[in-house]
Amino acid sequence: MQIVASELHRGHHSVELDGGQLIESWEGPARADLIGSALRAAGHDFIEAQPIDPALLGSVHSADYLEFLATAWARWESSGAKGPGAMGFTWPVRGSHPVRPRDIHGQLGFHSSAADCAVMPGTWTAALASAGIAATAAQLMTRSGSTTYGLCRPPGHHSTADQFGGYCYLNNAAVAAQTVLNEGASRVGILDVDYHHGNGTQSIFYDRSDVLFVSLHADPLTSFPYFAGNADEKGVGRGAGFNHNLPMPHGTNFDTWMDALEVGLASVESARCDALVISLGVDTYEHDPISRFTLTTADYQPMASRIRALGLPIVVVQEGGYAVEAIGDNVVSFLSGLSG
Ligand code: SP5
Ligand code: ZN
Repeated sequence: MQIVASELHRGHHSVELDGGQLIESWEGPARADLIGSALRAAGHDFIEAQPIDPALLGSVHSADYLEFLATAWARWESSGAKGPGAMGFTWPVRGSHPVRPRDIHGQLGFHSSAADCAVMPGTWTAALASAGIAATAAQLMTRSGSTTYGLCRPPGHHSTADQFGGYCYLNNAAVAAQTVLNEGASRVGILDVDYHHGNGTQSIFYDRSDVLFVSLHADPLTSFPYFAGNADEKGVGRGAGFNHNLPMPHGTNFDTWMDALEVGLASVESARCDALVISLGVDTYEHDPISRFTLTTADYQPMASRIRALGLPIVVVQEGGYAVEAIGDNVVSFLSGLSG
């Protein structure tokens, strides 16, 4: 399989507010390095990502947000702030009518949804490269007709049109889906199998019928991102009926997970999608340090085989997965199921 990757992720390792302490994030460079070496060992072919087209990025994210992300670290430093990463400390509350603030500290709250990540010196370069990986992989898939994998880092599915959070800054899955549409598809499905609900991706396409969003994830009543991912979120306007959430409780095993997959794949089939983007998180793994499902390394292969049986062209983008000792094997297992 063609793997699209970049070295530029290494300049980004965020801090994270975890249990009230600022720690080095669970989402670190070792993740992509270990996936990369496992894929090389498994004999996959690597291709360098192309730089992302600014117009493509501007069709997924707001201009204000992109300008903010590009300049946030420099503005944070020159504000005299001493923290290791640029983070917000106050957020718009229910019932408010937020006007975008002018200074960096206000904008950090306005443009973020969570304090589990920050803007670091290398974040913009890494996030741009990650989005470029997704676009390159999607273009390669549409032009070759065969499955491709984007080794995206940082991940993207929690990023909305104008907010970072959940270790995500630019929405790589949305970039991939929009690329496939731009290449001529009428409708694209996004199947999000990460442990966490893809609230950013849902939000970007919530009122659109050209992208179907289907997500299997931990119930937001008990898991991050908490404020989206319930089963009654079905889309609005033209997007009504094109959003499908399948929340599951802590402790969910592979059998239960596969039952939910059947329901999700039925939505993909009835929407008559021309292609599929998979947001691949392997944080459903039994030993993931921040998650509570019980899937094994071996389970990722039949999971992918079942998705492959849809017969759709597929582009995979990497999302979460924090059990670094197994992350390479888990991704290799999934991709072996996609290859047949
Ligand atoms: C892309 C992705 O998988 N993002 C997930 C972001 C989750 N961030 C908040 C996690 C909070 C987990 N707290 C568990 C603490 C264990 N010590
Ligand atoms: Zn996740």
